[in-house]
Amino acid sequence: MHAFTDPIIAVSTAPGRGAIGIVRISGKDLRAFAQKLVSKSLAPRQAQFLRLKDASQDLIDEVLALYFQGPQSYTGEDVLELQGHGGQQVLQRMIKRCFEVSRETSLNGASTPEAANQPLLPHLRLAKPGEFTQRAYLNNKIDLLKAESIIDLIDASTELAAISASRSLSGAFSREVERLLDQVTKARVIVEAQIDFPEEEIEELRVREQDKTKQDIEAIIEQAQKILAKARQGVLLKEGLKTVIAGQPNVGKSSLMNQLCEQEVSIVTNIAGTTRDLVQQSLQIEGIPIHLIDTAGINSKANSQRDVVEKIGIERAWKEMNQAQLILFVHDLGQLKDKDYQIAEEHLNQQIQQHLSDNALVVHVWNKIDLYDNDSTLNEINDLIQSWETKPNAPVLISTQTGAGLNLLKSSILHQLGCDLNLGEDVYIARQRHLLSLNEMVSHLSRAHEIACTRQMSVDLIAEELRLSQNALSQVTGEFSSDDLLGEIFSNFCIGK
Ligand SMILES: Nc1nc2c(ncn2[C@@H]2O[C@H](COP(=O)(O)OP(=O)(O)O)[C@@H](O)[C@H]2O)c(=O)[nH]1
Ligand SMILES: [Mg+2]
Repeated sequence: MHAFTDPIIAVSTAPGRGAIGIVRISGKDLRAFAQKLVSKSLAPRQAQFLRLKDASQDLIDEVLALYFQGPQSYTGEDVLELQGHGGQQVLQRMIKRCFEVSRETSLNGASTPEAANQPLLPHLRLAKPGEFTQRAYLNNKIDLLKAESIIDLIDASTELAAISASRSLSGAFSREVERLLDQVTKARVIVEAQIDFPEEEIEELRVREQDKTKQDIEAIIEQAQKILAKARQGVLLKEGLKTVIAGQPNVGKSSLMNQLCEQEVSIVTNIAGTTRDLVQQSLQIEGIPIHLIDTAGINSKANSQRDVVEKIGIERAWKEMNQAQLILFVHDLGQLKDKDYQIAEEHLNQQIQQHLSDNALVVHVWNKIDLYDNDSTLNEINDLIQSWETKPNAPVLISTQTGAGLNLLKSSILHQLGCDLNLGEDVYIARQRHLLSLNEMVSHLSRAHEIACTRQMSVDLIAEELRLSQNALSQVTGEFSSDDLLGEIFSNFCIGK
């Protein structure tokens, strides 16, 4: 099989009707094929208007042909783009014609007599998703970070995500990673030089080198942490945040859902148990996509009082909380002084803590502040909240009825997530795999630092940890990447990209 060298073809524009439709072909040598297909030789990088005809010389479409000679092309191979009209039948006829011509033999234009008897483009096949971009990566036109940012740019769901993806595409993320790799390389050179120090090397020199090594590693860790912070925010931008609104019945969960989404997505009534099915809606806060889920109120009353549907609703609520990254735990200020309510809240709080996934965050939201109207009661509320057994950090007081406190809630969410809005457009879009690699890098560096701090530091061990940290970081740009990883990354692309 010549999977990575076969010429490939695909429609590169989105399916459906459109003014323009593009068929794209990439291959090692397309010159003779292109000439036969369009009956003229195409000058590289010059748009040429022509009539594409089928085998019986009937017109398929009037097209604009663009020929890029490798390596000056998107994929690094020869690329031919045929821009025709955007109807699916027209584009399929263009593809069919390309396959026909690929099987023809080249009578003129072949470089050798043997070539003249060969099909023009043996093994031409339809491209798999992302295969054009995969070629670009395999031919060293782009690194893995840029390849990923191309799909992120196409998929961007908010303006900020698009801006961040284009920053990654322009190489901002790659450059920072390369700089960091450079720093590690320099540190490695110094450390590995010490491995060869003779035993009798004077003590003073050893101490000096040890200090320098420590400082170098500290500087690298600091830099890596900065990149990690931006990458974390980049992951949020790309993937958004799964957020569950939870609480007892009637505390105002559905009202909060509607307020945050600015539309009536959930039914609100004063009847406990109104919400049963999960209600889901995505919104954005300062460009961060939030995938919000309203759930059935958790009712701690005896099972017999619950109807079957409510019970299923509660089970679903727990399932979602299990996978959530953020839980907005809504409390009812109207019932704050009610003893039964307080006991149920404590119980629910403990249950939520048990159901949380590792990195999930709980923001406590106290609703119905409109029921209180002066400062002294507000102080009283704060005292009551603080007397709560499990003291919530940074409780937020809101009213879904008046809208009070909602902006504060939004900024509190971002703040607790560690989002730094000052980073603004400085963020580049990132993925979980980048975070994993960067975290792995930092843990090897920390280990190296630990060793460097011991009195009898082992230069060999430091050298090894630095090597491992460099390997971890190299995975980000794709220098060390398994075929499985590549397959997974590119399969998420659309066909024709
Ligand atoms: N006074 C007041 N009532 C509210 C507020 N938010 C919700 N409610 C009322 O509380 C009841 C339950 O609201 P709902 O959103 O359905 O609560 P859920 O069961 O937690 O989803 C309804 O009667 C709402 O009108 C608020 O901020 N202030
Ligand atoms: Mg509800």
